Amino acid sequence: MALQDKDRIFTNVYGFQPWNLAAARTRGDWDNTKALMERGQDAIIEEIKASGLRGRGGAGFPTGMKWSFMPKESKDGRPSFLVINADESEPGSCKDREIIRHDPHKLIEGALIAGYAMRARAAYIYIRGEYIREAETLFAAVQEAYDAGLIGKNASGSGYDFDVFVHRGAGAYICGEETAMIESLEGKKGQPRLKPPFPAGAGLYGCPTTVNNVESIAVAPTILRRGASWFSSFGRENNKGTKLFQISGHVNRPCVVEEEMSIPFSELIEKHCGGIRGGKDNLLAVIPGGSSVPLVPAAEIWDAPMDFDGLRALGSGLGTAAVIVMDKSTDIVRAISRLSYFYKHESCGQCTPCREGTGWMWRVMERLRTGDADVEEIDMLFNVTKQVEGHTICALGDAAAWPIQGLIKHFRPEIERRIAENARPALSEAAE
Ligand code: L3W
Ligand code: SF4
Repeated sequence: MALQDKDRIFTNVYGFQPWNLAAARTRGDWDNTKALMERGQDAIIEEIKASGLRGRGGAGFPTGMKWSFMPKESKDGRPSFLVINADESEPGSCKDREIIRHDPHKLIEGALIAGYAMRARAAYIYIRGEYIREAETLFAAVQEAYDAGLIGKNASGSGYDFDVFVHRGAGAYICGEETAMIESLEGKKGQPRLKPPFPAGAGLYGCPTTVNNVESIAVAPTILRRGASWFSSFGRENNKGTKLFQISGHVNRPCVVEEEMSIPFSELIEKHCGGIRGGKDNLLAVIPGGSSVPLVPAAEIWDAPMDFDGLRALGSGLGTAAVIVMDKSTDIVRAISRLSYFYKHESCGQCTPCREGTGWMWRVMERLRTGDADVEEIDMLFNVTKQVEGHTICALGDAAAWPIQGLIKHFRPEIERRIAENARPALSEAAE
């Protein structure tokens, strides 16, 4: 079930070799890219569709299908653009950072091939502001690719002109939402737009745009070289390929590792992380896909397949595959309350259920944490999360609601215990 080294796409994810162009070429990057492009734009999109690749940024939308939404002919002379989401800000998520640090040429070559397939004139790589060293590496790698004629005019000798721009964000989580990212690239405040229209219809500067995660783009050249059937031989139906998992928290060896999609949680943890700190019985719960998805209790996650469908069946999700492991030393109510604060802090404020709801939910979570609440407030909080979920412009409202729903669903007795322990004496008792 587990991947062997020969099956891995990101062979330099730990940086044992240099990131630069010369070293990247020895790893197979930029190997006759022109020939890949000569297969033709539609053939490239069909190959990506056949591979079963689903977006690696959280939503899991089929990548080839997304590329196929882009127009084949320019309307009114409008160009098309590719935007690459490197604004990796989801708590727990740190895989795109490793790609950019150690394998930036996979991303740049992927940008050219994906951009060519969707007839884009340029790619904008939007990298989170805090990734200072990573941005330096990316700027340098892009310059190397220009100097070698791999991108720019007549990119890789293909006759196709393609530019790559690196744009640094300024520290707002919400700019990871695709339309907020587009607003930010346009020089405006990073606030999500209503969809539809989707970016494929009206995106950057009103032009057709595809926004893809770093990992989705960086795997594309290898899929084309090795073939769709190779990639889709990993994982299971609807959940294909290899995937970068990022395991943090209470394991013996936290790590980022490329593994087969659908690998059981237990195998991922035992094989790559040296097991749960204090042993399997010390596991309390896991947030399997970055902070935006609900937690899963120990007993349910242990044998679960780590993929889109397996985790959705548990009421959670794969998200970015940022696996946050919590052992029994965790104050689980405090942990979720801290996430609530994060979403309150990062709300862009333009829609009422999110702007008001995230602050409200956090304040109630804080009272549940200390036990300074009535038991009825647990249900009231749950109901408020349902009022926020699905009633906002972007997914941040859902992301703020889901962790709380997961907590209440699985750890209600713990919340009730705190309230009971903190219960003030009734007025009549106090008077005695
Ligand atoms: C054209 C249609 N395009 C959908 C496109 C759409 C987008 C993609 C997925 O949220 C998730 C969120 C976070 N015509 C289309 C269409 N599209 N229908 O498909 O769209 P959607 O709305 O399902 O998701 P989204 O708004 O992109 C992303 C979750 O990711 N997340 C956090 C991620 C954090 C990071 C990070 O830190 N780097 O990525 C974790 O779970 O909750 O559900 O492109 O345009 N008919
Ligand atoms: Fe902004 Fe929140 Fe509305 Fe998203 S849901 S647009 S973050 S206020």
